[in-house]
Amino acid sequence: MTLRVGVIGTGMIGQDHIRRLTQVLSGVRVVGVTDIDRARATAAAPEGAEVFDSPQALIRSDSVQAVVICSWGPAHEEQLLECIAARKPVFCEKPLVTSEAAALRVMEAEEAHGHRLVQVGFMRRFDADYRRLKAVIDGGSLGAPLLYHSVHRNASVPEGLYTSDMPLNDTLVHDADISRWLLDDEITGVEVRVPRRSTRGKDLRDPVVVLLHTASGALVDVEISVNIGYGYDIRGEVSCEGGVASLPNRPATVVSDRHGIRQAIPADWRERFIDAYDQEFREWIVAAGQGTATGPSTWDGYAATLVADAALRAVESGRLEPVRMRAKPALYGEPIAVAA
Ligand code: NAD
Ligand code: ISE
Repeated sequence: MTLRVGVIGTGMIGQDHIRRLTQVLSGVRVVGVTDIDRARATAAAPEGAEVFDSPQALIRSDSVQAVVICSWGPAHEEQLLECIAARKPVFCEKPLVTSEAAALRVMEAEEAHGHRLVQVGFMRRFDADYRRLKAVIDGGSLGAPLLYHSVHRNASVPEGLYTSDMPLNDTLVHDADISRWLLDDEITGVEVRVPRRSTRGKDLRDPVVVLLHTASGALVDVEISVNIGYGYDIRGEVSCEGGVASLPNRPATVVSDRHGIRQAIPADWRERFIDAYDQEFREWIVAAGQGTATGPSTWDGYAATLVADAALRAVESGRLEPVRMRAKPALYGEPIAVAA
């Protein structure tokens, strides 16, 4: 059976997801698109797809079975609530939403519906290198994880599009989510340190160092740089009681010439995580075809939102800011066991 999908938001990642849904993956067809910029939606619409006047019209249409949300974060809540009201499975790009109150409203609506409908776009969980890293930690041969070092460097961000909070409210959510998933732990507190500002960083607070405290007592340090210039550089290393496990460098052709021996670095997230995005949609298509969702959930989106909120408080206060989560609804599985 072919899943009939509508895409909301046809900017950078919306176009990339439309490409994979139409040219790479099977069992799926993009039947509708919409964007507040109608010309952009029209240009991005695959042949035969309808251009809808609004997200609401797309979500409510009988021709659309499942929805992909690629609009800006602040627009996600309304669109998610509309999808849940229409009982349609929905893939929502990160961040799930941009405030704790909004995350709770989405969670309550999904709980009232009675089963999962939402998958959040935390694509790192579908990346083969991260999956192998998690398998090593879960295997237990290295003992308990004590520290996780996460490096998240972007070559650049579009000028004028983001505020100074962007590294903390847009980028950090990936590191928060992958830390919770890799360590099977919840984040309980956040500290932020701001070094000398990069002259490349324009008006952004860039770089930043974030320290995440977890329920088990493990610590995560995160470097976020959003204007590093040389490429998109994602690294991760877990120090455990009995050894260290790291993400490998990306395999790339080794070039030797008069400048030395070197390997290319991905230009941006599209290139680095191309296979991970394909895989997250493969899994989404299967679940959505059955009217449900698997993978990163509303609960995970809520957790990442709380970390971003705490980071924004921490950068102002200079202190450790607590993260306090509500009790985990049964819909999202077992709560993570915390050592006494
Ligand atoms: P973008 O600005 O290139 O595109 C966003 C599009 O959404 C624009 O065309 C805009 O007109 C449209 N839009 C905004 N509000 C809308 C609304 N209310 N209704 C309809 N259309 C609306 O941004 P982008 O880089 O494509 O990012 C989109 C989302 O994807 C963001 O939430 C971002 O954080 C996320 N993202 C995720 C990844 C990832 O690695 N998972 C990478 C990039 C972006
Ligand atoms: C972007 O929105 C993403 O989600 C990318 O994965 C991330 O690396 C980048 O910092 C964000 O701006």
